[in-house]
Amino acid sequence: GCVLVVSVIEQLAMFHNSTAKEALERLCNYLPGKYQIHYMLCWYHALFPFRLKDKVNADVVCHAIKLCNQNAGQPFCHLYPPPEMGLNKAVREASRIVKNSKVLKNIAGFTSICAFPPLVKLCEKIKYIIKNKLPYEDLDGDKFSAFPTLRGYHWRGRDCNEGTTTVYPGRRPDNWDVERDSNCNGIWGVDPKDGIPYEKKFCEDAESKGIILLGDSAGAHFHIPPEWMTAAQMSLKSFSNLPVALTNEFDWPHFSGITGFLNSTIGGWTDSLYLRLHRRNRCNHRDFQNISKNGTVISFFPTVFSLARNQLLDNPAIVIYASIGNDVCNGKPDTVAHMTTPQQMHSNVIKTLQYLNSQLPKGSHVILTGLADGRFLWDQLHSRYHPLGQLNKDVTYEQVYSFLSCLQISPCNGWMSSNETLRNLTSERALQLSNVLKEITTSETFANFDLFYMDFPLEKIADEWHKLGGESWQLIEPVDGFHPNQISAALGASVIWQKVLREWPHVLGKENPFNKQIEDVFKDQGGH
Ligand SMILES: *[C@@H]1O[C@H](CO)[C@@H](O)[C@H](O)[C@H]1NC(C)=O
Ligand SMILES: *[C@@H]1O[C@H](CO)[C@@H](O)[C@H](O)[C@H]1NC(C)=O
Ligand SMILES: *[C@@H]1O[C@H](CO)[C@@H](O)[C@H](O)[C@H]1NC(C)=O
Ligand SMILES: *[C@@H]1O[C@H](CO)[C@@H](O)[C@H](O)[C@H]1NC(C)=O
Ligand SMILES: *[C@@H]1O[C@H](CO)[C@@H](O)[C@H](O)[C@H]1NC(C)=O
Ligand SMILES: CC(=O)N[C@H]1CO[C@H](CO)[C@@H](O)[C@@H]1O
Repeated sequence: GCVLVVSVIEQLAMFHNSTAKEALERLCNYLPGKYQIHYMLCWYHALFPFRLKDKVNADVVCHAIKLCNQNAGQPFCHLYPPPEMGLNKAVREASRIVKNSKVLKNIAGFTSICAFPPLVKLCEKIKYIIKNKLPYEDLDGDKFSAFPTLRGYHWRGRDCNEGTTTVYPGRRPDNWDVERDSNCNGIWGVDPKDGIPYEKKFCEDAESKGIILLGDSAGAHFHIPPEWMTAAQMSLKSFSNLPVALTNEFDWPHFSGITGFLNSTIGGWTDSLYLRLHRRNRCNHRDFQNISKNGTVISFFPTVFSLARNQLLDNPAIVIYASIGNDVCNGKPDTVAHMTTPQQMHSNVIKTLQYLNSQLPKGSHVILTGLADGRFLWDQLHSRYHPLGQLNKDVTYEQVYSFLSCLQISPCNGWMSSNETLRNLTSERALQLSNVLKEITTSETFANFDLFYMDFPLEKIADEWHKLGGESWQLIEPVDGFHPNQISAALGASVIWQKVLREWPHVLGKENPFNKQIEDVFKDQGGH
């Protein structure tokens, strides 16, 4: 974090030919109101003693002010090429400047942004939702919320009646929704012309169903906007999405390929299975849930409990069970030893499927997607410049990967590595795990859903993008160099949809012949 912030300040100073102090003020002004003051004052003091001509890079500054340190027996982790005099000497010299500056007394206590008064409450909220994977503001306890972020309706369809547990998206209509919209799909009341409830007329034979994602952050939609750290592009507008990003855990489920429903403001465009299912049958309005986890399938089983589906009352659902990467991805130095084994994969997936069978209404569908071949990342990115390296052409993804590994915070040591043998080994394991999933779909059957497997469609996505004139590296998140980005998500939605439509059309249900009439009577059905 320190290296990141100091880099941005230094590069802003260089780009605008200003002092570090002026650059800091500039950055401060870019940040939306309530986040700036306390947070920035600290950095202001921390950086004050340094001048650009001191030529101290961010690695050196962060060690000098002791926000970064080298643990005994561990290597000195650095992002930038070391200064000529060597890292240790540079840090010693910079430390002398710090010692003489007298303004740094408070820095030692500054280890977490959550310690800052304006952020304490927000951090508490975020800890709550990360722990429980449930919306923070769910007033009636039905797991659906009328609040957007903090695991609210950006994550599962908006609750149209906060205060009643029997009203939520995805349920079958209560008494054909004559009195009120019990399933929040925006369709209710009685047609005055013939006295038939609209919900019965438009939706009774429509095979309505919802879409539920069980995924990992790797397959999902983690994104840090590159304009937050690219000095040359930074402006007043750059940080306008910071509050939403903070309260959505830096995820953007509302733009994602499975459950996205708002126009993307982070590049690319939005396309999702939910939007397509909704277009096919407008009775499915708002019926989506994104229940994702980070970490591996081993830790996965408990999080599936935050699924909200009532076997007796609700419509069937299409569950996309997306493993994608985290079963082979971890930041441990002995990364291979921490990868999920085929045996663990088998037993955990079976347990999850058994649980789903106990929750999903009859007639549901579960689609398992295989792990991606993450060698794509290194192959596409290693020699390209990271957003932090663009100004001075000094930080490539290879350096970023090795910095993250060194800090033991790499999201995937196996693939984000210069060691080709290791990258190959990781892909081998990923393939074995995909095969376990494939095998399960042929050997197991469940009473309440049918089960399918598809490979993660990375190649198809890249093909489609090439057809549009794009290049493969543009499909990866630029800041973390790991996650698929908005373009991948949107193209992936279209690729998956077409495959399902071609091979298992019954999963999607039929086209609702009343769509036009629903639109005429209910317009945007209350929006999302
Ligand atoms: C940067 O600013 C300094 C001092 O204000 C000035 O002497 C110098 O010419 C400027 N350099 C550029 C490239 O504008
Ligand atoms: C679902 O939620 C996860 C985090 O739990 C998030 O990373 C992602 O943006 C969402 N993914 C999709 C496909 O909706
Ligand atoms: C998204 O953009 C399209 C085209 O620009 C527009 O027609 C549509 O209403 C927008 N949707 C939302 C949810 O804003
Ligand atoms: C890694 O795998 C690729 C593709 O299968 C192969 O061409 C290459 O020789 C392998 N490299 C090592 C070091 O095993
Ligand atoms: C590369 O990775 C393999 C597999 O983990 C390991 O055995 C080997 O020692 C590594 N090579 C280097 C140069 O680190
Ligand atoms: C890789 C990652 O972010 N792992 C985190 C997943 O969530 C658990 C707790 O829910 C954390 O302890 C891990 O650090």
